Amino acid sequence: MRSIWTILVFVVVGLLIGSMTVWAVGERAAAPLRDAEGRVMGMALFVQEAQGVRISVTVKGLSPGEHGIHIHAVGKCEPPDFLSAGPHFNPTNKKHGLNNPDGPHAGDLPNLVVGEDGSIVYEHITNLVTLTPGELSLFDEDGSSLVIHANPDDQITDPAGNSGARVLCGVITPMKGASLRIGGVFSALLLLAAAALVIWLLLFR
Ligand SMILES: [Cu+2]
Ligand SMILES: [Zn+2]
Repeated sequence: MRSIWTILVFVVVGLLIGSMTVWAVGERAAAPLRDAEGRVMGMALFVQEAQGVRISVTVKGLSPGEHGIHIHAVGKCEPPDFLSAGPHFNPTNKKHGLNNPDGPHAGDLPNLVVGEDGSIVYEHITNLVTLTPGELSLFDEDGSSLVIHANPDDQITDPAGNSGARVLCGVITPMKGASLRIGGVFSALLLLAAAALVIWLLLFR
């Protein structure tokens, strides 16, 4: 009889640790970046961390130099002009630009820099948006998208920093979000089950 309980405790603790590991990964999202012809030219990854959302971008085919890059308010990328993505994500009703005293929009980001050989390394953490629910969540009713522009963003001119045409656009889509949330609930339930089991073992045996 005792060995059955020992096995059960091991199984519950094992499941608990397993599900909490999944839980700890947190919220993640991705945006495949498409050009006006609908070809995927790059990928943006979003990870919710303690300090904010880490955004990493890999992309090919952009001209060397600086390009404006923003989170736009609507999760809709209709080629060729991507105007469907709407204005910059701006739930706090600010003006445009990281250098604007009345700014910035929550969706404003530092320019993406493309090297002479076309290579880019772009990583930025912003605490102006979240992947988790709330006022600053990118997953509001109409979603959000990531847009890369033809020209640099001057970071002050309202509403879009004179960054020119929208050349790449990607709808920001949760990655394994559902299963991660289930993981959270699952581990909470397992925690309760384990606590009940321990209490039962202590009190009634
Ligand atoms: Cu933009
Ligand atoms: Zn802006």
